[in-house]
Amino acid sequence: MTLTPSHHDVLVIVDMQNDFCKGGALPTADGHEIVPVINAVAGKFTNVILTQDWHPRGHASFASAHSGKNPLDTVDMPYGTQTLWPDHVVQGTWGAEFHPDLDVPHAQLVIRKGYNKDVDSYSAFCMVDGITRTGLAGYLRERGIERVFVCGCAIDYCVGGLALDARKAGFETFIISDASASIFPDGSALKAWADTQAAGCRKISSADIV
Ligand code: VGL
Ligand code: ZN
Repeated sequence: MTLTPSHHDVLVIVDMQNDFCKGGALPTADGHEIVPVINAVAGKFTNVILTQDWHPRGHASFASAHSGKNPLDTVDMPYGTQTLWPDHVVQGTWGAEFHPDLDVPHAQLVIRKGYNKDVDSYSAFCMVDGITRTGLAGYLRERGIERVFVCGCAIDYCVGGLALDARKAGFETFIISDASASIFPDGSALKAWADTQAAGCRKISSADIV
């Protein structure tokens, strides 16, 4: 497959933040290894967007906010079952900053999510309540975007969630496998690959983009 980015394409680099990489609070297995791949891919796109998971202290997705709960336990929230995480990407901290080796000075937009204390947000289109939207779909439409290329952290959650919402919003959607990292490579990541492909997202390699 050969794909050549045009001004109708956007690369969305999801949550390439210290906490999702080696040494961070909620590390993916391979987050630090994909940074050079992402930098190389980003050089081929004029339109690049960064997403940034951006939680206030005491966020409802943190196990520490629920007495007696540990990371990976679940709680029932008004919007459904919430998996609990270690405290991560707290606003203004080192863990919330982009990985220092990420080199995308031409990125046009940084879209933050997860800033509402009571509701989590994996996809940068919409909170997990399925109702509260960020405006990203409208932004992409106004910019004349037709195809969305997705990479970053983590396939199991924020990359997969964003790809599914991009498809739902009518964009042709590609996930760059060697530019994406997983929290649980042998678990939830496999389900995310299956779900996104069933929804019509295409799994590609960075070598397909020329
Ligand atoms: C993410 C879990 C919690 C992600 C963010 O970026 O995939 N996963 N918050
Ligand atoms: Zn988060």
